Amino acid sequence: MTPAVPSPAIGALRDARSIVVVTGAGVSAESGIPTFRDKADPDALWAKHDPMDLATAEAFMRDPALVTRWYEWRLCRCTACRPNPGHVALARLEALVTRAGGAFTLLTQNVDGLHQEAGSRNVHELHGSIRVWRCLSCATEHPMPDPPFREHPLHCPRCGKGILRPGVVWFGEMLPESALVAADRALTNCDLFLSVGTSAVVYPAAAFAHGARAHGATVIEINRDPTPLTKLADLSLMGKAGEILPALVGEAFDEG
Ligand code: BJW
Repeated sequence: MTPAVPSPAIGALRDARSIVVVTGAGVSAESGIPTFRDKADPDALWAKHDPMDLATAEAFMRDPALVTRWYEWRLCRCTACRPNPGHVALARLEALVTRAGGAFTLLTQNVDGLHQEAGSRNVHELHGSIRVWRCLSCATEHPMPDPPFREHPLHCPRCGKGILRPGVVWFGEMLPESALVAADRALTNCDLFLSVGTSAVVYPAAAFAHGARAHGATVIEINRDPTPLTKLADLSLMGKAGEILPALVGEAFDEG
């Protein structure tokens, strides 16, 4: 059944000239990729593992084989999964808005590459990509072949000396400069901000809604559950991103 979308959200989408969307793991959940902190999901990554054992540079240096195997498993999952209707609706929204002369920026915390696969173009990966790995010695970046890996950890095929780490952003690490610059520019100019499928607890992405609001943007949250952003948002649409996003974009732009 198509979810009912409140008319103020439809109007905000229709009238927007510059849209910024921040996405999190919830947008890929319906593709079969586990979230990190979803309390309702027994497979949530941080329900089963301590992030300090797997998602820090210290953890990688302590046990590179373990961390490589964990990201190999995740990469395997990502390559087996396809974009869902939520990803597709965001790609469609971008095409509609830019065709009408507007601006659209997608800031994703996800490392799975599913937005790009769905056809989104102006995507900035705040937490990097699981599909590109980097040599700790010579810094060369390598697109990862499909698992299984031939060794754990992987050695750099270019210099042969260094080991490869996943091209993701771990706790305590800086986000890619280009993504931060793009985020800053887009947030200053947007009139509509959408937060989709993120628990809104990891910074700096968690602060983006506040920045957009301070510049006068309408803030809409789409999430299955309440988050710290819910009370601040102008509108909160509770439900699955893969159902709400297509309904919202359809109601705003389809004839009849
Ligand atoms: C659905 C759904 C459906 C389910 N439909 N919804 C300021 C204040 C406090 C702390 C800090 C701060 N600034 C920096 C920090 C430290 C830290 C931080 O934020 N810590 C907090 C946890 C307190 N931040 C950093 O270290 C960042 N670096 C940085 O800021 O550098 C400068 C600096 C460094 C040091 C000190 C100070 C400044 C880097 C953060 C990197 C995060 N990395 C990870 C791992 C990436 C690699 C990997 O994939 O393994 O990124 S952690 C993990 O959390 C991952 C995610 O991208 C990120 C966000 O999670 P997300 O996407 O929100 O997922 P969930 O699972 O939390 O939520 C899913 C949501 O979807 C839920 O709400 C569900 O209900 C919902 N949902 N199904 C719609 N179908």
